[in-house]
Amino acid sequence: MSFSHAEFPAGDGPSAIEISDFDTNGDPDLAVVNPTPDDVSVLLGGAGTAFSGPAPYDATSAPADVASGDFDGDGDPDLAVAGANGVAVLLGVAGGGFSAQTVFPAGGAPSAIAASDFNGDQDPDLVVVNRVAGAVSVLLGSSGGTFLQPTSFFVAEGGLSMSVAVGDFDGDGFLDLAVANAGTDSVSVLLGGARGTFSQPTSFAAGDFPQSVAIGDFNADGDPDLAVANRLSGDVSVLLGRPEASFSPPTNFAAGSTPFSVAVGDFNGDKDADLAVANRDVGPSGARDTVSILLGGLGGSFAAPAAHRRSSWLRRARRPRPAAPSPTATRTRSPTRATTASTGRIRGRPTATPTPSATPATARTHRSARRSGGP
Ligand SMILES: [Ca+2]
Ligand SMILES: [Ca+2]
Ligand SMILES: [Ca+2]
Ligand SMILES: [Ca+2]
Repeated sequence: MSFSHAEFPAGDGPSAIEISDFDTNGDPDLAVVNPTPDDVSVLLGGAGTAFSGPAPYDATSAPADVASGDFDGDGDPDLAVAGANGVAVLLGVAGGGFSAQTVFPAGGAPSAIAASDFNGDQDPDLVVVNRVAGAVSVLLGSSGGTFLQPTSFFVAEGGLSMSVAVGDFDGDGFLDLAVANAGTDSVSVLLGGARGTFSQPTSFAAGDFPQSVAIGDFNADGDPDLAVANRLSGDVSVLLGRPEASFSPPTNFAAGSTPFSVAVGDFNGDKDADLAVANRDVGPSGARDTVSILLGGLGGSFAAPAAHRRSSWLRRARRPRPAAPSPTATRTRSPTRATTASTGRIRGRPTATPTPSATPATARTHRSARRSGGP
């Protein structure tokens, strides 16, 4: 198995990415968050593997993460960007453009965001991770792409919470949350209830400084499992799901030197869920910007990673070569519809898509099970 490599400009300091079909032409498009100029850049996918743009849109202050969904129900995907001032909502218009932002309060220090319909009223809702508070804020969607005041749910004292994934861990039809806590080396599970409320958290051990969490059914038993990228231990913890929403102790698999993000997909088409891990070059330590691919095997085990070099800073600014093949994602989903994956209770992103699909190198998979339909 190998991956080809093409690059496209994406604004300044891209730090998070979301895939959707913003112009509804059937080709997956990209939205990339840029913290330095406070914007979100949209790259529209065209014929073949090319992307146009980037088209920048103002998006709150110090944007950290982006989610998409059809918040106003007009059929055009919209964007929600979590940043220092709250959540900036940009409503999509025909052709892949976006309205000016409307900012909604979302608690302090948002570090991650996901969109799903938590209360089952068909309006997409938002969950925002509040990093310093060790909490999540839930913003229930209302008419016209507006959101109600946030409700805060406790996650972990001193949690330094970084990332959230959405799935139904106990199979009761209500969406649940898994939150990676870098401060407590744990992942917290909050079970969803009616009306978009969440239980007190249950914590499970992960590795050193968990930065990102994603959901997949790695041992194919129908119970959602967790993959946690550990920034300081350079590995991925896999926690196998058990009935009643408990999880096994972590089994750790080596990744790159400083994993920042983990995504789930079936990259070699064998129907076993695989992992892609983005490893960030954090300075003169000799570490490299790479993506590690860990191919899933029997019982939720993973093969040793294959490393794929990422770009250097110089190459990042280079214009794309027209003839170059691209790591284009081969599947996206309409944010207006719930997606039923082949893995039973896991819904949303293609955690076990049988086609060889891949999200781009920096995909953030705390959104791996994000979806927008009713439970
Ligand atoms: Ca819309
Ligand atoms: Ca809702
Ligand atoms: Ca549930
Ligand atoms: Ca499982």
